[in-house]
Amino acid sequence: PWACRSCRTAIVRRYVFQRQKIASRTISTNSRFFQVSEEVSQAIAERRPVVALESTIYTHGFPYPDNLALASRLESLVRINGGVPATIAILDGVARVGLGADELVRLVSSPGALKISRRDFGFALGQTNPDGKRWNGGTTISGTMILAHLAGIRIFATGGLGGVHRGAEQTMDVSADLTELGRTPVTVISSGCKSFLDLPKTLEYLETQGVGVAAFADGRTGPIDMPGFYTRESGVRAPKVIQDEAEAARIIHSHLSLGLTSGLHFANPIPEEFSLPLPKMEAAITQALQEARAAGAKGAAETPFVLNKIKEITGSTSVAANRALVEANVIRGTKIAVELQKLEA
Ligand code: PSU
Ligand code: MN
Repeated sequence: PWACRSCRTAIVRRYVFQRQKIASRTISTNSRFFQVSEEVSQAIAERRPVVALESTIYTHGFPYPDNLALASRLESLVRINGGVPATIAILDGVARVGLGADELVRLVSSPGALKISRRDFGFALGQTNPDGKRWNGGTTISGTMILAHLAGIRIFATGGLGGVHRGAEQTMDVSADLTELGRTPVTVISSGCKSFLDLPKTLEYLETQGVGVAAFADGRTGPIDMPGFYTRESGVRAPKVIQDEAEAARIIHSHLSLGLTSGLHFANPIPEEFSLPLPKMEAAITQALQEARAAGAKGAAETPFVLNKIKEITGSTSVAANRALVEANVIRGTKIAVELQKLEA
């Protein structure tokens, strides 16, 4: 179908030009709508390893003041391991990358905070709350990836990825995290999906979206499962396996070198001493899903509802497990960012 060699060259040139234009389209990092903190801007400019952290886990996951303790702890873990943390959220109607200590307190203690994924930004920034004040909001993985990418951050560590929900063939409930991974070149390090989601369908969906998915071997040999959040095994084989952070960085570097615009998901199994017995979790999840259905918790409300129920049913062991795995992921993510920086130097 190509007319001739020179047309073809012209078409390719035009395409490359367009892509460069898009890549270099910069949005101001200090506007009414989007602000990157001084520390994070500087770290990015100096090509230091920056790690994005999400905030739905604070506004819709852990209760106050546990969420504050976790937020501070995660930031220090990034620093201890040689990185710069960038906690991402909406504060007073502004999309923020990097929060000060006082701002972090305000975010995690604000009662009516929104849950922000891609679809929500215009509303969170453009509308006011019932008191006429600007909104605060926790960004989900989807929302956090968008702002991280706008700021120039490539690594993002968190707890659990959203997924294809059980029964999605009826409800079509598929987390916006998955489509975001398909369109935004950020690497998400998490402990995989909780098993209230449909793990095989989630992997299929990520494959369709062009998302590279792998699990860390973490000392194991032979075939490796995708981790199942609270459990190291899930019964679902990981599409790829990664041995260590340096290898993870080589994969990211190669992926980005081709200018691919999709993301990567590297799953890190929960530390062994915190992993919970699978049958106990399955029972809790079945009960949580039944209660969600009875309460009519659907759409964006479903995940927070189910997470909360699981917490109620399993008590403090699951909370301790959740905290331990996020911490492990943040350490792993920071080490990857440090390795990636060496490759880019
Ligand atoms: N899964 C967890 N913990 C979480 C979430 C998911 O085990 O905190 C949060 C994350 O912020 C994720 C969001 O991006 O829920 C997905 O929500 P939904 O399923 O509505 O897309
Ligand atoms: Mn959903």
